[in-house]
Amino acid sequence: MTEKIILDCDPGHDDAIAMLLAHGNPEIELIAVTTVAGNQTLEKVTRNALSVARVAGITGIPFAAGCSRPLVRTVEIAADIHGESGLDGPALPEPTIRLDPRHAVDLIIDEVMRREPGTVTLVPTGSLTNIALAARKEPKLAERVKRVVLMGGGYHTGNWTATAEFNILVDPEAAHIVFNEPWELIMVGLDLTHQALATPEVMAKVAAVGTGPAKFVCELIDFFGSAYKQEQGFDAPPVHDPCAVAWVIDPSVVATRRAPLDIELTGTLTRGMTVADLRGPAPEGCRTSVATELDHERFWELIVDALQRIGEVDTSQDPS
Ligand SMILES: [Ca+2]
Repeated sequence: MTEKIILDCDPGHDDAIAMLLAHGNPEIELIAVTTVAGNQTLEKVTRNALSVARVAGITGIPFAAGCSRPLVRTVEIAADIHGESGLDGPALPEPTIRLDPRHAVDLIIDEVMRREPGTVTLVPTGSLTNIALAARKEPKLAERVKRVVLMGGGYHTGNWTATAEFNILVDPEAAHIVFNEPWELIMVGLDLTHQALATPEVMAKVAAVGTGPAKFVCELIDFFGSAYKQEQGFDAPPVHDPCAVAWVIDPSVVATRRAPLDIELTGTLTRGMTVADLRGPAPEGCRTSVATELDHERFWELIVDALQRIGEVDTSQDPS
């Protein structure tokens, strides 16, 4: 049985690699890709998602654009890390697949509600605006999805502020909704993703795959690595978003611990903080977990394996 996922993303260098991993891994059935404003404007991240689909040879599934701004706050983008396009570095091909006419919120609801209960996992790797609105528009969504495995937050550090991670900080109200719905939620936060470093050793393995999609990943990491070094002082960049997909593929690659979680909305220094209660064992019925420890070697093996399975992709045909 493959795991059906909807990737709700804001590509974004690491979102693009999450798409490639989800597409190339045989344990995952990517059933839809939806976009949300975040790393760049909605228009840019949506175009990027479609370009990545062409690079990776993803066809036959719906792509839909979602919310262009957070529920309450004004738009905040991450051009320092992801560039003006949101996906600076590689040449981005013209998309060949057409966007689904539905809003991402409706697409998420449709794709979950028309399937058997407990068969679709939501994997948000951007801000949580679409997921929050979907949960509000369709109150049965929380009982129908299998679980939510998201990249965001962190229980001991932030990246956009001292205590808040970007995806949560840009729309904390949406995160508050998503973290308090009665579904199982795995928070793959900075504590985990800062272990997913694209070191020269692992990038040599990616490059050795030798295909167009592998070269695309190398070019993404070249730009992303330079930006991360300059902006955040990392020697090798943390490749956040594929970590959430990796948990769905094989939870032994991403160790987790159950803990109550909530989102700080009103703190003067801590707005957007994901507050984890790590005092002792989690109470009975706790549905939230935090990711703690990454098997770095296995994680990168999954990325390389996905690229090998994707193989060479013909991107020569003109967009129709
Ligand atoms: Ca992202």
